[in-house]
Amino acid sequence: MNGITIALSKGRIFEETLPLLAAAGIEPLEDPETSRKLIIPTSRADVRLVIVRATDAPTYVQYGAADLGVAGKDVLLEHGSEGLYQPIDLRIAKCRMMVAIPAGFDYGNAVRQGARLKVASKYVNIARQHFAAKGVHVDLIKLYGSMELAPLAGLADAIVDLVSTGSTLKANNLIAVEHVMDISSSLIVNQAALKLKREALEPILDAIAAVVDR
Ligand code: PRT
Ligand code: MG
Repeated sequence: MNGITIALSKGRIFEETLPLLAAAGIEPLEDPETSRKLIIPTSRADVRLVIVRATDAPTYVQYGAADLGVAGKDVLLEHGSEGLYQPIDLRIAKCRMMVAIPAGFDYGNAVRQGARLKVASKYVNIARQHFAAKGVHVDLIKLYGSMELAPLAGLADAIVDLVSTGSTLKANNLIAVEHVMDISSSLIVNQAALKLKREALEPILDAIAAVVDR
């Protein structure tokens, strides 16, 4: 493909990337929420969007199937970002990675006692680093979704998950007890594409950087 391919996930990343693309003169010609198409043409004949799962965006860009993409720091840290440029923190899809526990569980005391905690998460690598840095012993249990259920069903003592409004934790009687890191999404760029398609890519990167900095 001679033009430019941009990998985006549906939902909040797509929604929040729209104004940034608009600044670069790129407008999708279809809405991925209602269209079943996975390749979406744009107002620019040389630019197309491919709609991917959020966790797959780095893979498409790494292999050059997409030149650009948008991915959360959670995804980049958990799945690796080898071979990717991350030139711009877009400051979108912001949230916090938190440790949360069921109300009534004395997390601080368990940690002080040196108890071995069972922690469920989709983000086992991030969680492992977090607890290792604090010297807390944990057994990590990998899940692929609905982390909030794990402590309620007796699978784990605590979870590591993303929190934005806090309403999901609240609805499940969970309390955030530790901040692991702030999360936002970054533009990711295929390294070879940046060299081979520099003329086409640079104006897009500049236009996006200019609106993000405003
Ligand atoms: O949903 P799906 O399984 O398809 O994939 P995904 O969850 O990886 O994608 P998506 O589109 O939901 O998230 C894409 C990116 O958005 C993530 O990689 C994060 O960087 C970022 N982001 C920002 C969030 C949130 N905020 C967020 N609140 N991703 C997920 N959540 C979830 C969270 O896991 C929890 O279940 O929302 C719930 C909590 O939200 P509150 O508002 O109740 O606190
Ligand atoms: Mg989701």
